[in-house]
Amino acid sequence: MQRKKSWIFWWLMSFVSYEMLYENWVSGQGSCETMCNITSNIGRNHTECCMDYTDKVLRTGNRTDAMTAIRTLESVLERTEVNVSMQVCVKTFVALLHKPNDTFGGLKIYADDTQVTPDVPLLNSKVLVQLPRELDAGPNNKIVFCMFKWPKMNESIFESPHEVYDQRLVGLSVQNKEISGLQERINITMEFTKKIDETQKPSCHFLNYSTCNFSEDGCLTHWTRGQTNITCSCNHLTYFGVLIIPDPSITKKDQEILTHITVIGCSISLFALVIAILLFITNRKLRQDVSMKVHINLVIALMLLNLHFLPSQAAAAGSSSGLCLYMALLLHYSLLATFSWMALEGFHLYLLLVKVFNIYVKKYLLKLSVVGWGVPAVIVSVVVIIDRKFYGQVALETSNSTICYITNSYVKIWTTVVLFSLVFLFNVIMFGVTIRRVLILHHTREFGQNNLEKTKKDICSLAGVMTLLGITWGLVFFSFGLLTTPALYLFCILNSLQGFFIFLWFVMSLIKAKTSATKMSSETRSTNG
Ligand SMILES: *[C@@H]1O[C@H](CO)[C@@H](O)[C@H](O)[C@H]1NC(C)=O
Ligand SMILES: *[C@@H]1O[C@H](CO)[C@@H](O)[C@H](O)[C@H]1NC(C)=O
Ligand SMILES: *[C@@H]1O[C@H](CO)[C@@H](O)[C@H](O)[C@H]1NC(C)=O
Ligand SMILES: *[C@@H]1O[C@H](CO)[C@@H](O)[C@H](O)[C@H]1NC(C)=O
Ligand SMILES: *[C@@H]1O[C@H](CO)[C@@H](O)[C@H](O)[C@H]1NC(C)=O
Ligand SMILES: *[C@@H]1O[C@H](CO)[C@@H](O)[C@H](O)[C@H]1NC(C)=O
Ligand SMILES: *[C@@H]1O[C@H](CO)[C@@H](O)[C@H](O)[C@H]1NC(C)=O
Ligand SMILES: *[C@@H]1O[C@H](CO)[C@@H](O)[C@H](O)[C@H]1NC(C)=O
Ligand SMILES: *[C@@H]1O[C@H](CO)[C@@H](O)[C@H](O)[C@H]1NC(C)=O
Ligand SMILES: *[C@@H]1O[C@H](CO)[C@@H](O)[C@H](O)[C@H]1NC(C)=O
Ligand SMILES: CC(=O)N[C@H]1CO[C@H](CO)[C@@H](O)[C@@H]1O
Repeated sequence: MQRKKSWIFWWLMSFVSYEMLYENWVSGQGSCETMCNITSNIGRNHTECCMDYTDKVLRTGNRTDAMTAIRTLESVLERTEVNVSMQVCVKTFVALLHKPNDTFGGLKIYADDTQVTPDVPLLNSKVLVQLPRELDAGPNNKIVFCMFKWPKMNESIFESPHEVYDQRLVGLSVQNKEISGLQERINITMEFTKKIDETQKPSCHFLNYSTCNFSEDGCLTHWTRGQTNITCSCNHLTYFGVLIIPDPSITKKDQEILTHITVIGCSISLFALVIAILLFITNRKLRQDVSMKVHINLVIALMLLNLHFLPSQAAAAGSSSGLCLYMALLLHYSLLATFSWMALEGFHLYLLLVKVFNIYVKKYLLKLSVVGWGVPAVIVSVVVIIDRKFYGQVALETSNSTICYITNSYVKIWTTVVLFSLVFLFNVIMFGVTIRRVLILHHTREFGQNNLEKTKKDICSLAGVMTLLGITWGLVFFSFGLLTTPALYLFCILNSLQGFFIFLWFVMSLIKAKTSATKMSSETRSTNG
């Protein structure tokens, strides 16, 4: 018993002391200088301790702490004792301290994630820094190179509105010298392998210590699309990073056109969907068809989607947060309902093919409706119960506007992208089954009369099935990340017109039903007569 108590006490103590240390480390009160017991003479161990501390701050601190830690680390590196050249690597930090001899003729620094060398190329260097002769550094001016990556989960620690490539910063400084306004620029060449779409481009920025912001002033970016490295040419020394910013030359015009296409397409879609619903209500034949009943649910879901997507920007611009919450919630719900009904279309198609037009499932439509409308409602309710703030204003990344939608990226990914991927996979399989079926039918009636006519009809049907199953939405996957402009247009047009296509499908089925009915009656008449 006694033993157990002391064990718990020990555990508590270690926990508390760890917490206290941790608090101290992160609160910024203890800078690395006090935490690592640095006085004046700084050896390698102090520097390593300071790097370790800065690494912790980048993991757990806020922007102010991070900026302070980085500046302190820079000054510690400048004061670290070194004879000629020294490399210090701790965790994600890679630093080089270099004392030039009398005649400074420029310097090249090669680095990757674990090592750094002056003048000697590394096998696979990720970063190459070229310092000009103009720095004029001597034995009293230590050149400091420091590169680090911070963890992905704290991607936005510098509160930059744009993504910093690779969460990587490269710092340069010269002890006892303030370097700015260089005639010959310093060049920092980095490996750049990220695939970015045409609406974005990389841009070299530096961290301005006095504003704690990233800024472009004095830096030139040398990069062309498809190139696997990027060179930043700057006329002063600090920490540099590559930011992924929107490319205004592409975005502005194309975004405008895309917005117009979407608005026009959605409006046409909405109109066609309303007509389709009217057709369904007024036509008894349509209402009796089970497949049509399934389609009409998809039509309603799509109509809701268009209805809430069209005014979403206007709602976001308005001041009412209640309205925005409603719009976001309904937009999410109708999107999910569209997905679920697309999946049910696939399922229905499967039943049709397997059971060949005879579906004997008790209360078939009721069951489908419970899934089709209920599952999205459950998902949306769970999200809104967990946190209402998951819905609200969201800035559109590529264009200069906000809409009312899901604000949390995890919620967005799991409840839309992942769900859609599942639906898409399911429907692609169903589509494959359909094609197989059509091919088999085709084969068996190969000696039939009007092959060309039949093929044409089959292609039309397949295209119709494709829109019903929402396969066109999958374009987004084919052009993932690298959404080339033509694909973006095609995606925009096809999807905004999905409602219209479904309307056409409705009309065609109606015509088909009518002609077969007249044929049948004339046939019966001719046999009777
Ligand atoms: C950052 O965190 C420290 C404590 O860790 C706090 O004192 C400081 O006010 C915070 N700064 C900002 C801008 O939140
Ligand atoms: C700091 O170092 C000095 C000597 O190097 C030592 O006497 C002192 O106890 C150290 N302080 C802490 C807090 O470790
Ligand atoms: C640096 O730390 C190592 C262990 O981490 C130790 O063996 C070495 O004596 C330390 N050197 C100095 C100068 O404190
Ligand atoms: C620098 O050189 C001196 C004398 O050659 C040597 O004692 C010392 O350890 C060296 N320091 C480092 C950091 O290499
Ligand atoms: C200065 O360094 C260069 C190479 O870095 C070397 O070739 C040269 O001999 C050095 N000069 C002196 C005076 O040490
Ligand atoms: C950096 O590149 C520019 C051309 O882009 C060149 O003029 C300059 O000399 C280079 N600087 C160094 C230090 O090589
Ligand atoms: C950093 O920002 C301040 C304030 O905007 C500005 O005066 C200063 O020149 C900037 N620093 C650099 C290196 O551009
Ligand atoms: C720094 O950036 C933030 C947002 O990124 C902005 O609100 C602030 O005005 C900027 N500060 C300066 C001095 O530019
Ligand atoms: C950067 O890429 C270009 C072309 O892709 C190549 O010519 C150049 O040598 C590369 N530069 C470095 C430093 O790797
Ligand atoms: C973004 O929109 C706001 C207001 O709608 C406008 O003031 C600003 O100039 C726009 N920015 C760009 C880059 O188009
Ligand atoms: C600025 C920032 O996002 N800091 C976060 C870094 O990660 C830790 C742990 O996940 C969070 O507690 C911080 O808030």
